[in-house]
Amino acid sequence: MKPILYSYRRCPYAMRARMALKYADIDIEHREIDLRNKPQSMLLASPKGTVPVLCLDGLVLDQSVDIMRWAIEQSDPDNWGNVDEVIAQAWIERNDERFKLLLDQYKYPNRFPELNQDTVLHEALELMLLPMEKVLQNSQYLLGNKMSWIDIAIFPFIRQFSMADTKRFEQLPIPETKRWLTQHLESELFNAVMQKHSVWLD
Ligand SMILES: N[C@@H](CCC(=O)N[C@@H](CS)C(=O)NCC(=O)O)C(=O)O
Repeated sequence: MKPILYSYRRCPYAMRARMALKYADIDIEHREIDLRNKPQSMLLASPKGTVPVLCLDGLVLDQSVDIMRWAIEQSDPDNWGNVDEVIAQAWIERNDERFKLLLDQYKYPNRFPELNQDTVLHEALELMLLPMEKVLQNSQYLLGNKMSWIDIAIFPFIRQFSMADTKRFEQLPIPETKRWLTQHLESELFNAVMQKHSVWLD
């Protein structure tokens, strides 16, 4: 049986999983979902109801980082997995926990009427964008001069942040982060995983 991936095109967690699976050249059955009408087969496999979900023979992976790690274990042609685990984990935690919250606050201001947008932007800069900029001033990628799975794991979130207010993003003093973002946006890998699929019905 081919691995089945339940996915949602614009979800940054699903994007990182799709990129890792594509990189590892894993042939999957792609099941695009409608987040408001999740297929029963997906909920049976993973009742928590988030994408991505990867169903393997006798194993379900329903955390995007686990899917990335699994893909790289299968095949890692450019050594994406050869990283300092402690530093890698620190970037993932910073991104998936605190930055994701700020990203939601920045992207959906009407859901957080009590928050000031300038403060949210300032916090996002301090937490993520400026530390990234500092690293990217000294190396081409987040963990050195070679791309790793951490760049791929974080890129979809920075993309989403940049798209929430493109004019404002252009004005931010983070040239190296913009260079890094553009490189990923223009990559064959990213564009390959952004092709459109019709919604899967059980
Ligand atoms: N920790 C999960 C988070 C995944 C997640 O939150 N995905 C969102 C879409 S971007 C989702 O499926 N949300 C459920 C919903 O909106 O109903 C992972 O890394 O895979």
